[in-house]
Amino acid sequence: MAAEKLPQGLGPDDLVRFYRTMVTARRLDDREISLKRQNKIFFQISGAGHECIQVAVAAHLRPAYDWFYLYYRDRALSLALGITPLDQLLQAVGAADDPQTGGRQMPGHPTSVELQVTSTSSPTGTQFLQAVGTAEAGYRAALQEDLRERITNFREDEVVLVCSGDGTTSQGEFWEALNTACNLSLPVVFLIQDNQYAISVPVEVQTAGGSISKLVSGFPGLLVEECDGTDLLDSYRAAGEVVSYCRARKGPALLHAHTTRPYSHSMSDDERMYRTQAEREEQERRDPLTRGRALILEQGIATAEEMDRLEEEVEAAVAAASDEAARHPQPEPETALLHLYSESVDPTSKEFDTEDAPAYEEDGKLLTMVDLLNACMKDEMARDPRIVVFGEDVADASREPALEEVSGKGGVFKVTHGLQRAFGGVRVFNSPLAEANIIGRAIGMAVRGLKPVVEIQFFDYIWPAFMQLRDELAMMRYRSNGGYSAPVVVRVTYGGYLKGGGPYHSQTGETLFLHTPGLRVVLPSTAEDANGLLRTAIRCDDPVIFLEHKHLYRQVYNKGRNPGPDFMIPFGKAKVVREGSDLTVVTAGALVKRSLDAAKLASEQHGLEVEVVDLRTLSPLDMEAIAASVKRTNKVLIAHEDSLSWGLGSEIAARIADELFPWLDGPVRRVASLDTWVAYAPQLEETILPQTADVLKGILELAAY
Ligand SMILES: Cc1ncc(C[n+]2csc(CCOP(=O)(O)OP(=O)(O)O)c2C)c(N)n1
Ligand SMILES: [Mg+2]
Repeated sequence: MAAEKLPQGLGPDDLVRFYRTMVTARRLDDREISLKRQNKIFFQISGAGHECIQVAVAAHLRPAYDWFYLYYRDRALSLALGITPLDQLLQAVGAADDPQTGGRQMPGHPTSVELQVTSTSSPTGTQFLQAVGTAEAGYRAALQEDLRERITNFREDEVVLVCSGDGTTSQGEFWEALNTACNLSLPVVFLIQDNQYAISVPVEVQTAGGSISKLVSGFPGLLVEECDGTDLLDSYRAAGEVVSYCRARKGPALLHAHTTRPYSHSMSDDERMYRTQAEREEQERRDPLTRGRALILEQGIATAEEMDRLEEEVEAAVAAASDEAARHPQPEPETALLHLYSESVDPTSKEFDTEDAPAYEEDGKLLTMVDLLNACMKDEMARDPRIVVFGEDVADASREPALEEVSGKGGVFKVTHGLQRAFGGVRVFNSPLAEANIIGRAIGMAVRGLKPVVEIQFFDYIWPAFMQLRDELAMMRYRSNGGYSAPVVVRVTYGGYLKGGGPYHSQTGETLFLHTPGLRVVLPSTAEDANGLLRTAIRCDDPVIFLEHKHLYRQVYNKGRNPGPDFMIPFGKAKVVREGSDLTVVTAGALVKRSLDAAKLASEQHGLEVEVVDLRTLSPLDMEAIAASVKRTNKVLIAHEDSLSWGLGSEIAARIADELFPWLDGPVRRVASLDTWVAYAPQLEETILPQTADVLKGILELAAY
């Protein structure tokens, strides 16, 4: 008997196709569970109970056209988009040939460059702001023609899908993402797959009132739909509504789909410990596979025997894929460090070294670090239309007509002043006061080809973004086996010596970023170095934490001339800023000037000739320059602003001890801040931060050794 009156032009074949994908997903889960029990794979998380809503949503979307931010339960969705059972099992066995992540990520982390499935990670909720950023890249390209061919696959009616579970909506980034998606009216479909639990925590504990769709009902322009995510027809209807709303550029949409979770949270969890028998029986009745099969039989689309045969075919195909996956070896040990950084663009190379050929204007006047950072951004924005600049207060004036009357803000330190006026509000704009929002969106833009150069207003307030910086930005290339990258430049004002900066406007703490593989960390001490290093940061293909010392922004002693639009200093190239033969001071940032002053005193008062090495880049570290100097002087002091213990100095000292021991005529000494916060009262501040006198004391003690 033929199907009768399926909604929205759904044909009988569609339902069978949906069902086949759903069964494939479930059989893959079953297969992986058995492989995990045999220790042939090392982790398993299932998509069981979520299959129906996922195939329904996928049916309205287009791989390699729309963009996808998935989560670990999206097995059926991945299948429907084109990530095959073999692809999924290769990830499970950790194969070198795993086309998604090359054995770097656990199973359940769908990734495909070809299909525009971006790199899935494990932190719950980091995907939302990135999805907004990816949609925003399209939004900005729609407003500015020269961006269209520069971002990946611009489509006038593209949609971005982002998925999560119910519990994950408790993360603040979910709300930040909704705020920006609504504010810019971005075509993002938020698919919330509500299985009522986040591990063992039920939805009413997570969500005020127990319903996420009710809770978000006040967001302007947000279409909110709710559906039974275990019912194919209701899921297909609701998915169609939200996708067409976004395609028609009416705004973002949230689809709240009620699912089940019959296999507990993961293989490490047993839901019988916290769910009643009655609740589990109810869940069983709503199983999407049972319901899907019943629908097809009811509709007379296939007979029970035909359905049995389909299920057997799926079972056999999954078994064959599993046998095939088992034949693929894990990655070679030598590949462990691949894809931490770009393999094709090397910012430590000669190509990034034009330091010896500055193009100064004749009689060029001396400019501050703020001036030369600003000049670099102006030059680079003119050269590369992909650059967008955003952050808190970085625009000249968000209310653009005001610019006829006012000079413009351009950052609380004025480093971005005039950029909006020069390049327009599509490329230079204010973010909400939310640091994760800045970094998350930047990542989403960067994965599709924009070049965000964003500002974090104060290092002290970077921490809401730390999850995005460490677990997302730094790892993007590595975890996707080189498939995706996010070469964002994060400019951060940093440091103390402000006389009254206090504990929340004086912070250093770069050690946390140095300890994050995948990031480059730069700390210039002069205006010209800042110009050349920022240019390298922008033109390279790695994420960069660019530390701008507030105290050095407008000093007279570190002013320089504009070295021109092609002036670049490569990363990992330290500079000997004073030569000497008695002792080496290795330093950076605000300690460069203090070390130079101390060296001068040591010479004048004590006849000691001290060499001072300005690192300029903290990661990568120019160990060669350190070694060359230590081999000449045989004594070394490391001077840095961050607190003494567990920091940059500890690492450099350890490396010197390890690599240069035969050349040392004394202990490796450190001068740094006390192991505390920078207090407000100037007398305390002065004691806490390392001063010239401290560096001189360190020099004299070491020289006497
Ligand atoms: C930021 C973060 N915190 C905690 C975890 C551990 N964790 C993984 S999944 C999960 C529950 C997620 O629940 P929900 O969003 O409802 O999705 P579901 O697993 O139910 O599909 C938790 C707490 C994590 N991965 N990331
Ligand atoms: Mg859940």
